[in-house]
Order: sequence, then structure tokens, then C-alpha cells
Amino acid sequence: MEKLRQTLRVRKERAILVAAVLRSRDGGDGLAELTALAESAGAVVVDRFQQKIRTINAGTYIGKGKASQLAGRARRFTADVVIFDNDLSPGQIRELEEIVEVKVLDRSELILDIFATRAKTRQAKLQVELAQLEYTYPRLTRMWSHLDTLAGAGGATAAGAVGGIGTRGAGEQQLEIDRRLVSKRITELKRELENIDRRRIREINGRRGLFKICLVGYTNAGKSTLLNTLTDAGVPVEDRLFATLDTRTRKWTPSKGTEVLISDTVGFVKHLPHQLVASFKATLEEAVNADLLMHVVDVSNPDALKQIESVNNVLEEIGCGEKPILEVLNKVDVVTNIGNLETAQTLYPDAVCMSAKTGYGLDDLRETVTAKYKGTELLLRVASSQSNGKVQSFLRAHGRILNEQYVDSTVLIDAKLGRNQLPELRRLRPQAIEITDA
Ligand SMILES: Nc1nc2c(ncn2[C@@H]2O[C@H](COP(=O)(O)OP(=O)(O)OP(=O)(O)O)[C@@H](O)[C@H]2O)c(=O)[nH]1
Ligand SMILES: [Mg+2]
Repeated sequence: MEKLRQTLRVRKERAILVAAVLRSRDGGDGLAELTALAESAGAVVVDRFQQKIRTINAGTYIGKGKASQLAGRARRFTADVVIFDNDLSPGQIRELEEIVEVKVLDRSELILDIFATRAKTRQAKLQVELAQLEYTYPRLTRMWSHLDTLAGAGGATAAGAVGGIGTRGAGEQQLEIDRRLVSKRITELKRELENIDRRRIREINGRRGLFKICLVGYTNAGKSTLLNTLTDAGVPVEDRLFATLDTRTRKWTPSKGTEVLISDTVGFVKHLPHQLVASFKATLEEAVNADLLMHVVDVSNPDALKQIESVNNVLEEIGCGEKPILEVLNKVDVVTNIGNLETAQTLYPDAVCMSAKTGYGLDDLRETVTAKYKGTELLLRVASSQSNGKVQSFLRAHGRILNEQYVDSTVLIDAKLGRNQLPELRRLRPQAIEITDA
């Protein structure tokens, strides 16, 4: 049976999708997302199988009877692979494969596979390889042939090091060697990623002082499209899941005198494998360092509200729970069910409704971001030497001058200015700044 799982890839394979939902829980959201995931991985979905189950069967998850039904369908549809929406234990996968007689994958393995095919930069490749090894490692008791796949995905990897994979059959002893090699490779990968990370932190520190916005959101919500609309980033946009794995940062000028940095990130998905979140921490660091998160929501998706929740969960997990967030309700041009839109607007009254594709709502977005950038408006009295023209021109450009009074060689200016712009004003060295309201 080992041979079934020699490759975990699902490209072009004929797949049957399975979702088992506990009877005690209501609904579940069907197989729409798993279908999108499978198709994004390149599989051809030939059948779908949804099952309400009373309890999770320790051996086969869905129970032996249902597994036999599944076997029948696998034969009928000449399927190559069965993909579960649920996360399965290695033991469950083994038992299921024995019954259905085709390869069985779980949701996390599918997501890891998509990430492996999408990874382009060195960092992304290393991150994916690490996640795959960490997911696989505990499963090694039964499937060290899986290492084969990892070699294909990540380049010269653990399997490359194993070398004599043809010497299989040595059983436990071989397993011990594999384990040691895997854990050595994991250490190597972590070290290499730390180096890249240090470089990245230097890069991020270099941008200190600039206002940073990070686009976050469910995969396929339109983050890259929005970045392209706002800047000339030219980020590839695709109607498939996880099109973007790398961050890209561009300058954006939402309004005159306001310049910010805006970054695109990897998309989120519900039940993102924990190992992936962990190894993409560096990429998600962009979000941790942002001054403002722009949460892009595909409000035309029937599951939009659940997706918002999943994204908020991941944000919490990476330590961004307390960051200022601006919800961007995207794709309003194709909303058919107004209910989601209305609920989202009620939940997030400050949200901006827009279409990154048609440009609808862009002005609103610019205005909202500018206001966030400037912060709460303060009433100030600024004293400055008449020879220091910079203070006046700064206040004219970024705030609103209400009154000017000349006393000897000093100008007293009453002006409104955003709280976040105070540091910049201070750098121009006026004689005194008094905040006259709080
Ligand atoms: N109708 C419509 N389609 C949009 C809009 N914004 C994005 N799309 C489409 O949605 C799909 C996904 O867009 P992307 O920008 O790649 O989404 P993403 O959030 O970057 O996705 P990942 O990188 O996979 O996380 C593409 O087919 C876009 O053309 C919009 O406002 N309206
Ligand atoms: Mg993208």
C-alpha cells in the first residue's frame, strides 16, 4: 500500500472530494472551498462525497461502511486520489487507503502541495519545505517514501540526502536514519531561514519612519489586484488559490503629501496548516510590522463572513490581534447576495466598499487611509522663528492653518494637524508646540 503515496501531488489527477461533518455540528460549508483548492492544485474533480457522521471513527474517520461506499465510487470514477476536507491521522490514512485502494490525502497535505508548486523565491521554497518536513516528520513511522516527493518539491532536500532510497525495506533501521536526516534538514532549513529573516528585519528597519500598510485577507480576495490598482506593482493576479506566496512592497500616495508603503502577502485560508503558519512567520512579519492592516474581503463570496473570521484567527495567531485594521469589502461589482455585504457593513461600519477591478470606491479608500495615516486631528499652537519657513509650509501642506500671528521675529500659528504627523513637525524644530486640545 506504501506505493499509493509515493507522490502526494495531485496535478492532473482524478480526484474524489470527501467532507465528513459531525451530525452535532450544523451544516459545514459544503465542498466549494475544497473544490477550489483541488483545482488550484491541478486536479480534476470527478466526484464529491459529503457525509454526516455521528462520531469520528478512530480507524477510518468516516467509518468502515462509508469507506467501502467510497471504494465503489473510486472504482466507478476511475479516481487516482481521494482528498478529505478533514485532517486525518497517519493511521486513518493507512486504513482508508487499504479500503478504497487509491491514494488518500488530507486537506493540509493538499494545501502544502499547492504551496510547493507556487513557491518561487528561495525563501518561499525553504518555508514550504520546512512546513512539509514538519508535517511529515511525525508521520514517518509509515511513510518515509514521502521523502521522494519532498525532493521534487524543494530541490536538494532530505530525500537527496537520504540518497539510497532504493535501499528501502531495511525497516526500522532505515526509519531511524531517515528521522535523523529529516531532523538535521529541519535544523539546516531553520538556520537558513533565520539568515534570510535577519536580512529582512534590516530591510524593515530601513523603512522605519514610513507609514506601513499590509494587505491581508483570505486567498483570492483580491489583495494583489488592489496592490496593482493602487501602484504599478505588476503583481501576477490569478483566479486560483494562493497565487501569491511572496511579499511585495510598493510606495503609494493616497493623497497629496501622504506617502505610505504598502505590501502584499500570502493569502489565508481556514484551517491553514499550523506548520505553514509557523514557517511563513517571516513573510507574515510584514503584517506584524505594519502600522495599518488592510483586510481585503471578497464580499461576493457566499462564505465571506466565515472567511473574515478565519483571517482574524490567523492574525491573532501571528500576534496581530491588536493592530488597527481597515476592512476593505472588495468585489462589490459582482455581489449578487446583498445579505453578506449588509452584515459586513454592520459589523464594520468604517469598512470601505470597493472594486479593485473597476476602481469603484477608490476615492473613499484614499480618503480613509489618509485619515488613518494622519491620526486624530489635534488643535495646535506652534511658535516658530519667521526665518524658519519650513514649519509654515509643512502645516500648510499637511494640516489646516486657522490663524497666524506675528510677534517680533516669531510666528504663532494655530493649526489643525493629525497626531501621527507631530513627529515630522518636531523634526522641523519649531520653537514650541502646544497642543491646545486633546
Ligand atoms: N469582479 C471582481 N474580481 C476581482 C476584484 N478584485 C480581484 N478580482 C479577481 O479575483 C481573483 C483573485 O485576485 P488576486 O488579486 O489574485 O487575489 P489575492 O487576494 O491576491 O489572492 P492570493 O494571492 O491567492 O491570496 C482574480 O481573478 C481577480 O481578477 C474585483 O474587485 N471584482
Ligand atoms: Mg495575491
